[in-house]
Amino acid sequence: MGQVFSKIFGKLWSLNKEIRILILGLDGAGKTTILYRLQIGEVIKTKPTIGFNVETLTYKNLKLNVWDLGGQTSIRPYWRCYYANTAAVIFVVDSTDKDRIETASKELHMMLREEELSDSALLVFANKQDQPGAMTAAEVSKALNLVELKDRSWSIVASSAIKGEGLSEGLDWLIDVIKDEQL
Ligand SMILES: Nc1nc2c(ncn2[C@@H]2O[C@H](COP(=O)(O)OP(=O)(O)OP(=O)(O)O)[C@@H](O)[C@H]2O)c(=O)[nH]1
Ligand SMILES: [Mg+2]
Repeated sequence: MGQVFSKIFGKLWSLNKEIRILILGLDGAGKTTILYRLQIGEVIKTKPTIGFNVETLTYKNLKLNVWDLGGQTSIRPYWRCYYANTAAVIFVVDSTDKDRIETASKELHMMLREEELSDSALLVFANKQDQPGAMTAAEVSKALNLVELKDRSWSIVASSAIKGEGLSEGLDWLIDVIKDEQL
């Protein structure tokens, strides 16, 4: 009986727990567009993020604290100030930006080497799939060397923040992983 109660209370506690998610990626990848598309279901007109945006989303009964950090070169060194207690990272790639995919890969792997993110799940959005010539998710995955990732739950999903495609598919995967691993 006691065990049943502790299970129920454990479940209720976990539903109240705030889950911290970071959205990272190079400038112009579509991070802010994705954050607000998820929150209000609309495409907003964005400006480059200097600093961060943070919003609370309720998704599948979980309260998500989602931090969208600016991706410009000069701002990236500050990403690490936000790593503590992060359940998951959503890394957004502009799939049309072949010139900077290597930079994106370097930033991703540098970030994942941080101790504070060792237990965080990783969801990559291969974004801007509505654009002609966009790399496929498989091509982005190869360029980012995702197969190299060990001891981490990760997934890559093709998305278009403008069309609203792929976002809920990605988030569904992420929530399932977080529920399994963290709650
Ligand atoms: N075609 C297309 N454009 C997109 C998509 N997602 C975002 N954009 C556009 O890309 C530009 C940059 O988007 P933001 O969301 O501001 O990019 P960001 O990653 O937040 O950039 P920083 O704040 O500078 O780090 C905007 O003009 C968006 O409308 C997409 O899926 N397809
Ligand atoms: Mg932004």
